[in-house]
Amino acid sequence: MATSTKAGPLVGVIMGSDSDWPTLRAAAEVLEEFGVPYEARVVSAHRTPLDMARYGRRAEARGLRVIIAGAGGAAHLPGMVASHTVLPVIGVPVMTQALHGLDSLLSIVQMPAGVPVATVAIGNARNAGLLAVQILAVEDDRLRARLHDYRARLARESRAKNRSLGA
Ligand code: RP5
Repeated sequence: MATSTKAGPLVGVIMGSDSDWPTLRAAAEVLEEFGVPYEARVVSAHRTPLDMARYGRRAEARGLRVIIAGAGGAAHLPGMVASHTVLPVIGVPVMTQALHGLDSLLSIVQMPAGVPVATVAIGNARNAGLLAVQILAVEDDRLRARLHDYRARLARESRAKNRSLGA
């Protein structure tokens, strides 16, 4: 787990436990692909609630622009961080053994009106990274151009699968 760059981080990738990192790493990898500076931290809603509140409250002033928050089970981290900041928070439900991540998903997605969390599919931290890039790209032409290239590559790869089927 690391901080990606010399420039200050624009995206905070936080998780309830280091056991979430194998999932959240996919978000960090996307941010690296797109050259977006980020930081990765363990910030637990239950084990270090005061640290979590401080992280959320200071995020904007520290220059962060998006927070990706992943947790599993009683996954309160994304929603609780969202309650401490007006930055967009993207929640990643981490797959669990007992309930296969349905517990994480429901804990993250069912936010009360007024405090949204943009929730991706169970375990899909790659989409969280991409959504963070898309949010930043609203005000960044270079990033938007990279996203167009990325989507064009996805389309090419998808069409190539037809060729391998003999279509
Ligand atoms: C949650 O509890 C974490 O987000 C993690 O998904 C889960 C288990 O944490 P560990 O017991 O592996 O530290 O708070």
